Amino acid sequence: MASMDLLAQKLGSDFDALDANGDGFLSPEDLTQRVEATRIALGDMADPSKYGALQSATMRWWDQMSGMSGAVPGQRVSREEYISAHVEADRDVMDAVLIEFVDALFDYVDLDGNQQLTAEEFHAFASAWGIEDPQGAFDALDADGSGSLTKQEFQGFVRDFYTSTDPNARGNNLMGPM
Ligand SMILES: [Ca+2]
Ligand SMILES: [Ca+2]
Repeated sequence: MASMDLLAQKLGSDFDALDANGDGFLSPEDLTQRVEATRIALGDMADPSKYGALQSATMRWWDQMSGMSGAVPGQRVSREEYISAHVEADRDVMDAVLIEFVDALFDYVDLDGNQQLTAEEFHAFASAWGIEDPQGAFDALDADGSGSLTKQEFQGFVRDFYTSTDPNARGNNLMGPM
């Protein structure tokens, strides 16, 4: 079914971006590395008091996702398992931890705390999370050309990216223009 192919394609590209050490498996270390890279990308500009929330929300998402993936508990997750974790997931449960995670990420990257990401703030996030064409992704997401993405828009993009089988969903472009 073509629409499931789209979802698998998005999740596969997400997996490849998240697999920081490129060994073909996701492990907590890959995510720790992305979180750490976010801290380094933002440097002194970020609010250090939000870092702990980002770390714990990331690990809660990891625990939930890896628990649903069929991988041995506590073990690394293969590309195939990552895709099936999302496709087979209990949407409500997955949604809750995923949104908690991206909210924490959004809050950390939203340097001026105005609940909107500028292209510059988005770029810092993108460089840390393995997005190859951050400007292309930003332009595709910022369809109204306002120059920023609100927190609510960002949550919608994440839901689109991880669940939508609609080829025209804007959030499909979260990890780079499709
Ligand atoms: Ca890895
Ligand atoms: Ca902002």
